Amino acid sequence: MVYNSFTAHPSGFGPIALEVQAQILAYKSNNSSPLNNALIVRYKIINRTDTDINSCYLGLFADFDIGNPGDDFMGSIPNKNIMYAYNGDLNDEGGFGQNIPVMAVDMLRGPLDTLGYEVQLRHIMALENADNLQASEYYNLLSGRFADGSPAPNNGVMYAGNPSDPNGNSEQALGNAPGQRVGLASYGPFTLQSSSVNELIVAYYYVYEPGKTPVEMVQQLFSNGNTIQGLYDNCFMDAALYLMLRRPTLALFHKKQEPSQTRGGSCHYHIIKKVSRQTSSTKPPRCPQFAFLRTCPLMFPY
Ligand SMILES: [Ca+2]
Ligand SMILES: [Ca+2]
Repeated sequence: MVYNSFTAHPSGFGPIALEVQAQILAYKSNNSSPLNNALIVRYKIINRTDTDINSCYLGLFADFDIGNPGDDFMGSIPNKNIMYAYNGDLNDEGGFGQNIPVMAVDMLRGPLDTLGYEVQLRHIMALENADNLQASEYYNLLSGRFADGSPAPNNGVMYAGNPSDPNGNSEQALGNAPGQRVGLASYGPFTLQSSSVNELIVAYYYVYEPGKTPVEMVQQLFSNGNTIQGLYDNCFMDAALYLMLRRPTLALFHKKQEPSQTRGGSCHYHIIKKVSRQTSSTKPPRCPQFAFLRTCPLMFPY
């Protein structure tokens, strides 16, 4: 799926020749794996202008709508780069009733800066509405402020507490009124170089455990976040192994990969994380953003 901004946005913002190519994947894995309830989306982002875009923020909106969209809450897990939504009460009228799933958007990998470092996720905003805004209002939201430019709580990382903690920073603990919720997770500011190609890789997944409350199911999201990020960091090798045992054709494909390629050289995210842990005295890799665009061959074969 390809979309672009070669035409003006309804907000009045002019075209900036930015192209996004989205590739959507799902895995079948062993029965207990959270991968079975996940979609992985790779957004390839191409700056097709001949100028750098300075002070760029890159963000992802998520309109969660847990069944009935009028009674939801949102939360964030900043150290796992996750935003999530859960029902704000125990009855999802007209939707799921009393067994109500929770849903997460897990930002597995962000864009790269001009030195090839991964830009860190900076803000997770929880909004009631993000429709019909002006360009400057979108920019305010992306930079961790409300649409009118006023500062958002916690430097724009909202509701980062566990809702099971009665004293935590969560909508549940604060006693907010449930309602419509839209999440916005954003990176920046950074320079999006001319002709650069970046990847934003995102997992969308849910937890549905009938008999548990939404807040109880959120606890499983915390655990699944570790699992899915770990699978991504290792090129989803457990899913590949599972498929190998069931599908001889894929096993043949897999055997062609050299161990060194599948373990380290091809897993782009892993490389970046290792680099980013080095000390500042270590020379960073000089690379155009395109040079690092190599992902796991089993994950994105095209
Ligand atoms: Ca709901
Ligand atoms: Ca309700």
